[in-house]
Amino acid sequence: MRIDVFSIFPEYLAALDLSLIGKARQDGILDVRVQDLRAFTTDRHRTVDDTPYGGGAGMVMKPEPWAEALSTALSGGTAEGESGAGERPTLIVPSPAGEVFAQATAYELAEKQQLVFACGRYEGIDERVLEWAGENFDVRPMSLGDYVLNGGEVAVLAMVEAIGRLVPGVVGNPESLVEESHSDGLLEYPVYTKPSLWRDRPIPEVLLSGNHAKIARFRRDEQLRRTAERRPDLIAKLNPSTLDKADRAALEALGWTVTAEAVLPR
Ligand code: 6GU
Repeated sequence: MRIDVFSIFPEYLAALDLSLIGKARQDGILDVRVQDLRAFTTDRHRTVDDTPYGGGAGMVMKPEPWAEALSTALSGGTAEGESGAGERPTLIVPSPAGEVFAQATAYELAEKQQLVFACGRYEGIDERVLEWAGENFDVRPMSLGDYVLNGGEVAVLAMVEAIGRLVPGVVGNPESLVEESHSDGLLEYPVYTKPSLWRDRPIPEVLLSGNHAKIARFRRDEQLRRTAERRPDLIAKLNPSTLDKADRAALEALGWTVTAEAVLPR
């Protein structure tokens, strides 16, 4: 997968040299290209922003450097060939005004040949850049959630990690991707390691039983309990057809009603 990132603070993206993503780059699985947006300016001051038409606080990113930068992402080849073998690259524009990025988004984007990230700063990028880019890219304004960051860089680090780890070969043991939070719409169960008794705190006894069916049931009940406690919005989104008899009993005990159509608070 090819990933292009444009930012006026390319140093922010240095973390992509580290850990799993850095290893995947070394191994040639991820082709990550970070570029300084100011390299695409033509004036002496390397200007990337200007005042907003219509007035108001802050500055807006000028369209010209963005057009030059994004045009370079349309050439240079991908693993699939020089022209990217036909698939339009996806242009992700981090913004608190975007669609919320979720695990399902990460799975969807992990299938793409090329992702391009346009990091905005200030009040954002001139809207015409997004319209113009729509001629050559699938444009996706994306938010991490309902809070405001100063720019897109931190959001890009989060999204590239969430997407990159789903690309085949990036995570050594793909089994570890199966049982994790959000993969089945529930939060992960709690985990424990040695010693079995630590500062007067034992681990749940069932984990020492060797009874794998009982352990699986315990973990599933813990997932349901935690999710009901911390993220009731996720419980309300569960599809009843994915719930077995024991799941239904656990949810009833947690104050939910499971009908054929939905899971509802009682
Ligand atoms: Cl993707 N960008 C910015 N600037 N702020 C955010 C965000 C993104 N997601 C949440 N807040």
